[in-house]
Amino acid sequence: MSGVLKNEYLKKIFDEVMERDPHEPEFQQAVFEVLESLEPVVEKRPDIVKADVIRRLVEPERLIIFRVPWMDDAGNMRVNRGFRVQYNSAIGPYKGGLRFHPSVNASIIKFLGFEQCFKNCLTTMPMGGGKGGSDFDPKGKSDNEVMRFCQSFMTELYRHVGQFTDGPAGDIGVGAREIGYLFGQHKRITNEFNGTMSGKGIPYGGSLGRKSATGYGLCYFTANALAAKGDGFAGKTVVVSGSGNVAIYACEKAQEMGAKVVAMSDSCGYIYDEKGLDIEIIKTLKEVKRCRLSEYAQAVPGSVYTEGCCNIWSVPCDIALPCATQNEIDIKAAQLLVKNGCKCVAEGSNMSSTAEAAYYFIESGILYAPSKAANAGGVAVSWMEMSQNSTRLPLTEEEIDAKLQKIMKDIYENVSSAAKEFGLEGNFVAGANIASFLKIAEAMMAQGCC
Ligand code: NDP
Ligand code: 2IT
Repeated sequence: MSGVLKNEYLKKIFDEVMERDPHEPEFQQAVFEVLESLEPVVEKRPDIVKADVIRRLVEPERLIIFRVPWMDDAGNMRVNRGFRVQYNSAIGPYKGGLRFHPSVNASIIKFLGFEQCFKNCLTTMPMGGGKGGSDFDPKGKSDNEVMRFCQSFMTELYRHVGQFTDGPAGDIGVGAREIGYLFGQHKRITNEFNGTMSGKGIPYGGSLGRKSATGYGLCYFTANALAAKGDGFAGKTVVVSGSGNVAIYACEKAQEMGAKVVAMSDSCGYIYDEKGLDIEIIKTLKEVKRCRLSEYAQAVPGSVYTEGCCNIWSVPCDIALPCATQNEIDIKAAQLLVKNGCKCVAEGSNMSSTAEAAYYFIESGILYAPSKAANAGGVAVSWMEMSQNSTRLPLTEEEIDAKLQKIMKDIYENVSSAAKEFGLEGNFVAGANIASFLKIAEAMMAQGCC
């Protein structure tokens, strides 16, 4: 952790978190960042301190951990661990994705759930925050194995979720295939066809804009922030990390807005082409064939594949869009990006930058858009999907895109004016944390001691 909390009340709360959850570094990192942003707020708002809102907010309302037994294709019994954190329901039912990745543990699920509360609030939709997942790795598994795992996972999860209680969606390792199996099992057990799950396929209630929403929303947020400086994507060189759902549609929209995306990665390495990448080839490799990105270099002469995903940040660019995973930009990568002329970092992945890297970006004065503001487009369109499932009147692609553009513009304006109001102009980390916290705090105070 970089920095020190000056406010005694906040320092005590953070010490309690450290003591209670000593083995949860990602959760501690996410909490510290928010507490630091709230220093000017607690000075101005004794009512919030009196109601002890922050001490309540750093503790999730509920953390569910469960066994997920499933049978592999060879007939062996396998066991994974499932999680759902129902973090905060002050402004609406819990809402947030599911992550299937071997690294998943309580710290990661809690940091994601904590951040989700603030992000969801920024969308202005009435959603609380939640997150879940498993240490199951879908990579290398057959479709039947993934199906059996998802069915077993939902056989336990169904009792905790519901359209008015908690709505899961996708995240790392959970895309259309997994959501389909999870939805199918939920429907079968509950005998209800409803909007509990978002990210569904189009033929069974999915939103026409959900698949592209996070990546497109990231570019809309960034375009608004650049426009305020009299700038834009046109003519810029962009590096996008990852090659999953968020990365693919961030790349597509950045290209549509006139940028040249020269590099993308997966967990093994990155591809580079100074002429710009062909996103249709990447979609086929990743969405259809589910193969490694290294195959791009075989398919496209002139492109180069380099082993090791972290080195992608050595590629010079004007704009960096990290869209892979948490803490993918460390201080060395941050320094290298800025040294090579990068003027804007906008986070598609949750908590893309380490605390040190985030401080460095803010101090360097570059445009730094933190994930909870910049990647909120995905969950915003998830809510539109739930909404169209309730009204039974699907929105058109054009309607969704127009709403998404407005939401991302409003988030930008809200975050930037909150930062200004608290004397931190241009600091979107503080702006995002303060703007969302104040609304959640009002709701928590109004609802009394709960
Ligand atoms: P996907 O599973 O579709 O893609 C993840 C991508 O990141 C893959 O290219 C993967 O490579 C790479 N990756 C995963 N883990 C690592 C790692 N430890 N090191 C390097 N690369 C890694 O996930 P999404 O695109 O859905 O999610 C990406 C990020 O965006 C996550 O941080 C997620 O929380 C966040 N996010 C997602 C939203 C959504 O709507 N899906 C909404 C908001 C945020 P490989 O295939 O080799 O594993
Ligand atoms: O981090 C996120 O915002 C997501 N993974 C999407 C959550 C959602 O409910 O759509």
